[in-house]
Amino acid sequence: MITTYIGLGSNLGDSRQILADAVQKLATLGQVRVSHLYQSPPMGPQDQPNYYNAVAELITDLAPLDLLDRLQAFEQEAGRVRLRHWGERTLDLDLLIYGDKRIQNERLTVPHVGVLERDFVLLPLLDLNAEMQLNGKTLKNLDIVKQSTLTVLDRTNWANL
Ligand code: A4P
Ligand code: MG
Repeated sequence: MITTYIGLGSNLGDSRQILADAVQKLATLGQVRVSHLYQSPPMGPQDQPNYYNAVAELITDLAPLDLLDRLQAFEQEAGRVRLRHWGERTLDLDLLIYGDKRIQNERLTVPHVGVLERDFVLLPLLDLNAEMQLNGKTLKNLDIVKQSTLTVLDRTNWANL
């Protein structure tokens, strides 16, 4: 069994429901815990709605590319549209961390690029594991974490796990 972390994002449609449904689907792949639910201003084009963001911890025996296949199927089932790079989308599921593995191939880069630069990923990761380290860095000590102004929308039970 491998401990993985999946980033969830949505800023089109009923984002809260879309993320809650996605967590339920992740729970069919293994044992799941979820972070608080956050709202964050858009990274990238500013003329798009705020995002709902969260992270799920998934303990699974799926291999990385099999897990990616499942994540992409869940994105499609959520009626995913993706209009432009870093633009609005109904559901984005990113494989952030897969145990302590480093993966680099044409379909997957793990850890996901940008984990250390995105407060909407770092804060939810810290909800799940307050002492988490990545690339030799202790996440809770990063400036971006200390300076973050993310809004917590819901702390518990938002995904009905
Ligand atoms: N891919 C490679 N590595 C991974 C991985 N670790 N996990 C490949 C998931 N997919 C991975 O994905 C394109 C390809 O990336 C996939 O086919 C897969 O093989 P995509 O989701 O279509 O696009 P992308 O590369 O994720 O680019 P995208 O979606 O434009 O950028 P990001 O980095 O996902 O950012 N602002 C806020 N506040 N909150 C957000 O969640 N998200 C984005 C999207 C922009 N701004 C945001 C947020
Ligand atoms: Mg993505």
